[in-house]
Amino acid sequence: MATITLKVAGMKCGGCETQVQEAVKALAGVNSARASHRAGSVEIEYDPGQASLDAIRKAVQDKGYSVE
Ligand SMILES: [Cu+2]
Repeated sequence: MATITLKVAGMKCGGCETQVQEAVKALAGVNSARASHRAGSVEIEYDPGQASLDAIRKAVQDKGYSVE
């Protein structure tokens, strides 16, 4: 397992956090995701052999948020 923190712009409330978390957790190989709109980030624990960083970024972007 690896842990990364991605900077995510556009989250404004707990609902946004949930959307980002659910989108990321839906990917195979993602163990957990914890988003914070205050910090503007999401901390993700994942298996790099199963989930790619590109796929994680895309899942967040598909929800309408931008990833640094
Ligand atoms: Cu929101």
